[in-house]
Amino acid sequence: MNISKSEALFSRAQQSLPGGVNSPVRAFKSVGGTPVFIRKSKGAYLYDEDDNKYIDYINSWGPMILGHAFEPVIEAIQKKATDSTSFGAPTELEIEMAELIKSMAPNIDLIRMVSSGTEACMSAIRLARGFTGRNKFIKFEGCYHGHADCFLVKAGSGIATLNIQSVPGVTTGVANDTLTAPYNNLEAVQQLIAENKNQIAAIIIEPVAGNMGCVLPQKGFLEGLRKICTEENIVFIFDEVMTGFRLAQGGAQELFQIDADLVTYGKVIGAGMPVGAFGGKLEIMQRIAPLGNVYQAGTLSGNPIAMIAGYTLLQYLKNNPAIYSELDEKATYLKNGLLKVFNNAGIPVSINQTGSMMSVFFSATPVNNFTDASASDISKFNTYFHAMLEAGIYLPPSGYESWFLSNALNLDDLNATIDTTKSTVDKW
Ligand code: HOZ
Repeated sequence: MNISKSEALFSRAQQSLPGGVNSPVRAFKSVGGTPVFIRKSKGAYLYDEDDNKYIDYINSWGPMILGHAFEPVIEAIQKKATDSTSFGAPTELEIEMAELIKSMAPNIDLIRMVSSGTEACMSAIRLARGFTGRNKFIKFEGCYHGHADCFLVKAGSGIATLNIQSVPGVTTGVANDTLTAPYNNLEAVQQLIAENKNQIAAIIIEPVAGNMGCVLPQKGFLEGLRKICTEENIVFIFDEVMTGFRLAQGGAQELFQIDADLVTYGKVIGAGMPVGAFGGKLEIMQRIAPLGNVYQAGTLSGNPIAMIAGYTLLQYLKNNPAIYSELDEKATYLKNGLLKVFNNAGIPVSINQTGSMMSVFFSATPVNNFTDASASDISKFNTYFHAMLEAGIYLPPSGYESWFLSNALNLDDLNATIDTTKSTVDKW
């Protein structure tokens, strides 16, 4: 495959952008090689600057659940943009967006729109601290809740991909207030709570983790956390930046029938525009300014172009609920096809999948937490990644990231992915 234009662009990019990129995982540092520079995308496919076509399994890291350049969204953006791109004043569309979200996730009383998942999660933690008057919180090893200081402890995503042990610039004081437990380990959480009685403001979790690869909650884990939070007056925060509106209309809350106190969103909620949100129970959310004194603000919050994009996509998802079972069928088909190929070739893999999120771990044992994910054969994943890329299949450039399927994928795309995997492993 000729990627000479991408190579030239990557070399030029490094003169002006740190590492040639605006977000670390894109630099292909752990998989090696040159990132391909994308020129355009449509439906299930990306096209790079050298005109190579790729079947996309990242979908902008989640937002493009119905594929790229989804026409109703593009048309709505084009129409809205003629009225100006920002007002910094309230609009009716923001109310409509909030009402739509509340109709899809009915346990949300109030919701605040922000501009990214990072912003949503850092605001939710501040709010939980303000509400409880406590400083510490618990997160899980390998979970990633954006790049705010307090989350960069034992974090997944780029932190895991680049194997960064501690992040310079995060003060000890901040890091000490972040307690961590292994994913799927209730006993470890109970121990942290016993050791920090009445000091823990929140437990924040990706209800399906997507930043250490895709890792699923074991039966009883989320339910156990819910119970602990209720008993200990701890705010239970679902980080649904990846899972929100992707695994079900009501996200992981609906899928697992868990009632979180606060929920954070990103990705699908903005249809590819920079949007995040945090919302939840009235008694907590009414502490946010201007109702309360927990301060949070943003010039571009509720931006009209971002809102119309997200609103149009969410409305479409709400009106077409069969999309979720279609996505699950496609991902299950892909998982079973890949499992057959790897099993026949005698290559140990563990594939985690729920709905349209999945990951292939080169591991003989199940992957239930970050230690398991780290013990998988990451160098084999890197080899697999490059073989797939070369054949026009674009997987996340890290074994520590989830794949995101879009409903634009068709059977031919899935079969091409399975067949390419077969021809790849046949050569190993
Ligand atoms: N942190 C994102 C995945 N978990 C990657 C963002 C990007 O590079 O676009």
